[in-house]
Amino acid sequence: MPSHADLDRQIEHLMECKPLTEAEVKILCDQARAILVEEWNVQPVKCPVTVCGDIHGQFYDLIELFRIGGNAPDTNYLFMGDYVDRGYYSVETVTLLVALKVRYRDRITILRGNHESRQITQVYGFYDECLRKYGNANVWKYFTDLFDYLPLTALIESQIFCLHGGLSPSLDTLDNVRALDRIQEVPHEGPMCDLLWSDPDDRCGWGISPRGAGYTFGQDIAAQFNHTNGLTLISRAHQLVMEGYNWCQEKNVVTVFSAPNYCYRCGNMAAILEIGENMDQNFLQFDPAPRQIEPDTTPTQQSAQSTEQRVAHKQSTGTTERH
Ligand SMILES: [Mn+2]
Repeated sequence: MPSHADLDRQIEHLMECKPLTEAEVKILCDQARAILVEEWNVQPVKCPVTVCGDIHGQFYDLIELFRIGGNAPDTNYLFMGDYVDRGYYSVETVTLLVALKVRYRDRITILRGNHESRQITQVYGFYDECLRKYGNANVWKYFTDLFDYLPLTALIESQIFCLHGGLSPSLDTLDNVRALDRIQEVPHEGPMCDLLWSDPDDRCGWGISPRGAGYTFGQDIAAQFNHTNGLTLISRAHQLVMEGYNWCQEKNVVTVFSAPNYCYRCGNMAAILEIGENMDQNFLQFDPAPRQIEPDTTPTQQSAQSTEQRVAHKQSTGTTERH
């Protein structure tokens, strides 16, 4: 088994956006599975912790996230899924997060998103990226087999319920969530699917989701769920929000999205949510990292210019706004 020193070296390597070897990934995923199988569908998490939304393979923006929020393990992190697909660096992104989980299991929590799925990753990029970077699908198989073990939700200090998508008409209580058999591919329907796919909505009650999976749920549903389970807040990701975070449903629900300029073209800010020692809440917003667009290209005049604009923006408004 690799020692802490081996893992530390791998993490250092990964922080430079260099992938591990196929053999190293296999060992890492075996170790991670042994840790995740011991975790719960509703994984308890203590404060202080910093809650993050979608990353989607935007590796340099994840490094920016750590620069803004603090490095692991100095900062405790809870990631709410969607590490892979869309961006150019799903392999490096998910490998780094899993390596941090193995190295610091009590300081980082990684939940499952709807993209942590065999079927979805074959459509949206992770599968192709594994083939391109390793020449075969083994690494894709190691990771997607591991994804079956990721916890579905987390619960911060018995108060803040964190998950990727949202609520399910089949799940009234946290005990209902705890009773699910999660060690499987994300089903096309049913309660486990809903937790990873659902979205809050302005309309009351349950609605048909335009995504074709999960449901929309109204403020009445979220308020009832929070009341029934003694919760103060549902924290979730899954939806692009232009400011990086968005309160809705009379502050029963908050969306956190941590992929700035999503897909390298949406123009959105990213955010993370710091939950402090006394459960105080503080959002940190951030812009894309300076290095962007095509992998392995030297900086062009255009990217140099966007860096300047970013610095100017930082000076005028403050990149890291506190609210
Ligand atoms: Mn999602």
